[in-house]
This record gives sequence, structure tokens and C-alpha cells, in this order.
Amino acid sequence: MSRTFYITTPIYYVNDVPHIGHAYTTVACDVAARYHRLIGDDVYFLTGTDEHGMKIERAAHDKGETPQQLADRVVTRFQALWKTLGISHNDFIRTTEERHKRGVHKLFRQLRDQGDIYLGEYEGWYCTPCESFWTETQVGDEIACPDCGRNVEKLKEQSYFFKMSAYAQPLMEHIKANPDFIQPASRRNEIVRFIESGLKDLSISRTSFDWGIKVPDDPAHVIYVWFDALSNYMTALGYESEDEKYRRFWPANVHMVGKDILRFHTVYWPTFLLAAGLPLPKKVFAHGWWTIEGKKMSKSLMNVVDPTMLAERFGIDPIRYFLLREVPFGMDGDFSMQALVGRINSDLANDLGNLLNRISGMMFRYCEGKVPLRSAATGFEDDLIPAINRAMHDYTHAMEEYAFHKALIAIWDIISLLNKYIVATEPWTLKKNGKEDVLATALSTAAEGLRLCANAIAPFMPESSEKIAQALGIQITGEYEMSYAVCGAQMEQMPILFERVELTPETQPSNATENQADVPSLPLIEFDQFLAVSLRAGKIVHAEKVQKSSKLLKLSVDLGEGTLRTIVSGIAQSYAPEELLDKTVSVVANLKPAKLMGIESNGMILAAKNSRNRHEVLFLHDVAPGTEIK
Ligand code: ME8
Repeated sequence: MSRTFYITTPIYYVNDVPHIGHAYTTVACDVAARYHRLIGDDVYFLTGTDEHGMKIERAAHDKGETPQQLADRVVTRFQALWKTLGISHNDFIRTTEERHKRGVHKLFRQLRDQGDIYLGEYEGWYCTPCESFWTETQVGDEIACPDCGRNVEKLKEQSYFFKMSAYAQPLMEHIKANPDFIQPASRRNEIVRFIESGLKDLSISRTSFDWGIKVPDDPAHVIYVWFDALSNYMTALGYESEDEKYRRFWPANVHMVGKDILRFHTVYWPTFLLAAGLPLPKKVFAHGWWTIEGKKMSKSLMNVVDPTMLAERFGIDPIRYFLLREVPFGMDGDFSMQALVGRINSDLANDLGNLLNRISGMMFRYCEGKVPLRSAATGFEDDLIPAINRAMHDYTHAMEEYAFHKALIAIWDIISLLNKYIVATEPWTLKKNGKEDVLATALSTAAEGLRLCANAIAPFMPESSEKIAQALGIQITGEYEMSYAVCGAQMEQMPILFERVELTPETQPSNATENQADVPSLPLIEFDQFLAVSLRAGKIVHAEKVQKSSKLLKLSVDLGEGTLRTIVSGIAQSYAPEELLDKTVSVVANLKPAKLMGIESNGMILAAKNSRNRHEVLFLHDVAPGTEIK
């Protein structure tokens, strides 16, 4: 029987302009939802918008609209963004919908009827932008909101209170009995300390504004936005009438939230549920906070990163990949264009892109695009297959734990293993020597590894994995073990999935000059010293592996000197000899000769190591051999 899997994002303030922080939570949930669908779970993925409160009321007033008109107009920003980013939610709840209001009323009534909600008087400092009341100590001498630092207003009003104090003990017991309830663990400790410091009863209605769900039978009161908003997780399922969907999916497997709203989800929400005798969500996972080049994202700093702009410029899948690969899920992260471009070029265009091209190229060159049946061993499968299966095990484990970065690292380990396998098995030599049976194994093993990678990246990069699957002639499934199911597939030409990107002034962050101050100072050289180095373009006319060396290639290079130079280069783990043929590279031409593995080398090929420790040779295009580089 399939498991149910219910996952939620927070509901976003409808009037906010969506930025990458919002996209982060939603993409993370989408990845988890897609993964669980692939492994056969019955998934329900909910997102939506938070549409009530004083903030919306004021914004609408300023614009000469009703709050409902404002919400109806701006909700499309979130809906359009989720479409752009390929979000696969099953439902989108708006707190202004009737199904939601009915559910909130039901919960409120039950708690009031049983005496857990009572009428009292509230006096406190209120921060309108944060929709939060604060105590005297919290606002301090500056009388400012401890969260956003803005001025707060003193409000005194009649209010309904929820007896939160009565549920501190049961909540603590629940947290202790369910160590995974709050994740990551550091966040759990933070919440435990908060509960230990004492829970007061919570004011859950307001009379100072109008835009919200009215308290049942007392319409002078509007229900507090957090009581209203948190209930969405149940009201979307049909809690009010205890629909089949509600019975099937509640409690949620995970509420994914940013660390800023953890307390609402792990103290307020569970105490409402405990009071109502309802099951608690199984997990609340708090992810970290994104800054932009070290600064908090804010409209006033004009540094809010628009996910639609990023997706248009770099593609949807690369953005989804970057968000989940760059920062360990749960930790804070910093967004920069350099980091994004670096990931696209090295992980996607280079590592994954090279593997796709190599496999597709060889499959068409040697087997007319049909994946052969596995035949005689190459001698490398006994190491490779268990290593891939182990990495896939790490992948599934990481996916279950929401450790998305670890899942991606496991996939990239496989990509690297496959790239090395191709270099080691040398399919081109097998072909040349007529070893068709061994060649069949080399190609089918590489293609099967790629099939598993396509399955594993599907939740992160759905479009790209679909294109890989189509080119490989397979279907994406939730299979993560080497089975050679790929054998016999008829491939199509592999499209170019990831183009390299240049960091142009357009993509360069605006404060680049500021950053230059951070570059460590290097010892400076005179111009003459630079001229003493002769850099020249060299065309590689022959390349072969150096025997008994896993790192070295022996290259014959034309530097326009009439004779060829022998250059030994340590790039064998990054390039197969055939990949270098006829390529023009940058060469240090006046280096003193040196012997490497007994071979005299007369020069050096320029290359840099990328973030995955692979060499990237500096290739030149349309430059004649011997041309000076300066
Ligand atoms: O809090 N980095 O909505 P919201 C990472 N309506 N994540 C960020 C971020 C950043 N810089 N900025 C925002 C609300 N987020 C309430 C929720 S739920 C019942 C009600 C993420 O629109 C973060 O996850 O202000 C935050 O929790 C979420 O956006 C919603 O923000």
C-alpha cells in the first residue's frame, strides 16, 4: 500500500513581491513532493496566500481598493511565479476562500466551547508590519519591534485569549517523545528553551481593524492572523466537513518553513491542535535565510532578487539546482551572481553536460544510438556498480531527510565516477581494437549510470531530466539501483541542455567595485617580468595516456615552429585523449624542459581546477598555432 505524503509551504503574504526567499521554500517542497511521487507515495502538496490583516487593509486603503480587490489583483504574482518555476502543487489555498473561513470558525468554536478560548483585555505594543504584539521588555527603551526594528504602537483592546499556558507541558512532552518533530536539531533546542521560559495565554482576536475572519457570534472581533493563517494546513483538506482528503492526509508529514516563523509553527500551532485533540504535524523543518551578497534582502536596499528574472536569464532548472545545491538545507546562505554562474558552468555545463555529450556521442558513433546489451566485463564494473549503488543509497537517505544538498552531492559523485569510468575503459580504443563485446559493456554501463542520474535529478530539474530521458529512450522512474534496464533503448540525439554562461556587466552584481577591496593583495611583478613568460597558442595533434600514470597525458603540440613539441600534462582525469585532438590550447612555451615519468616535457598547458577539482583547460578558438598570448 502506498504511503501518503502531505507537504506544505507557509502561505505567503499576498501583498509581498515574491523573491528568491519565497521561491526557496516552495522549490524545496516541490523537490520533496516530486521525489515522493516518483517513489510511489500518494502526495498532497499545498501552498497558498495569507490575505488578511491590518497590513493588507492599509495597503488597499492607500490604493483606493477594497482589501479583497487588492488580494485578487496581487495573488496572481505568486501563482504566475509557481507556474514559471514548474511548481507541482496540488492545491493553492487563499485565506479569503469560504472553505478556509468555515474551517477557522469550526476550530475557534470548538476551543471556545470547551473553555480554551475566553474573553479578556489585552494591552501591548503592536508592530503592524509584523502583525505581532510585543511585551514591554521586548520593545525595550527604543520602543521598537524586536524583529524588524520599526516603531510599535500601544494598543489596548478587548480580546479573546487562547489558554496556551495550559498546553506548555503537553507540548514539551510531545517534543521530547518525538525528537524529529522540530528539525534541524539546533532549532529544536531553541524552541525548548522558549517553552521552558514559560508560555502565556495568547491574544487571538483584534478589534482595531476589520479585514479578517470575524469571531463567530461576535463580529466586532477579527481572528488573529496567525490563528487564521496556520489553520490553512487543515482547512485546505476540508477539515470543516472532515472530507475524505482530510482523513487521508492529516496530519501533515512536514510543514516546511523559514526559521523566522518557526515559533508560530512549533508552539502556537501545536498547542491549538493539542487543545482541539487533533494530531500534530509529524515534522516542522526550518530552513535558513538567504542574504544577497552579505546583505539582508529588502526593498529599500533595492537588492531583492526576482526569481522570474533569474529563470528567464539562466533557465528554470539551473535556478532550482542552485538554490538547493549551494547551501546545506537548514543553514543560512548568501546569494551572488558569481556563485550562480560558477555552479552553472562547472556542475551543469561541464560535469553533467560533458557526460551527456560523451555518452550520446559514443553511442551514435559506435552503435547507431542503440544501447547495447551488457557483455564481456571491462574490468572496472566490479568497483563502479557497488559505488554507484552506494551513492544512490546516500541519495535516497538524504531525500528522506530533506538534506537536498547531500542528495545532489551524491548524484554528482556518480557523474564523476561515470566520467572517470569512460576515461578508464577507453571505448574508442576498444572500438579500434575490435573488442565489440567489451565496448558493449562499457557503453551500456555508462548509459545505465546516466539513467539513474536522470531519475535522481528529476525532482530537482524536471525539464532537463525529461530531456535526458527522452534522448536516452527511457522513462523517468523512482528506480535508484543499477539494473541495466537501459539496454536495448533507442537513443535520440542529446540536446545541449546547459550552456556555459559568462558573467557579463549585465549579470555582474552592482556592488562589484565594493567587493574588489576584499581581494587579497598579491605580490606585484614588473611588466618585463610578465613579458619574460612566453605564452603561445598550441594545437594538439596527438594525445595519448602515459603508461602506468592515471594523471598524465602525453601531447604532441604544434606551436608553429615547424616541429612538434612533446608536452606532458596532468589532465588525464579530466579529459580523454580524443577530446583534446585538434584543440588549440594556451601553452607556456619557454619553460625549462622537465622529465615526467621518463618523458621530457617541453612546455605547460594552462588549466584551472574547477570547484569539483577537475581541470578546465583554457581553449582558444580560431587562433593559429604559435600566436602570442598577452
Ligand atoms: O511569514 N530567505 O509569510 P511571508 C529565505 N504569511 N526564506 C525566506 C526569505 C529569505 N530571505 N524571506 C522569506 C509569512 N522567506 C506568513 C506565513 S504560514 C501559516 C504564514 C520565506 O510571505 C520564509 O520561509 O513573509 C518565510 O517563512 C516564508 O518565505 C513566508 O514568508
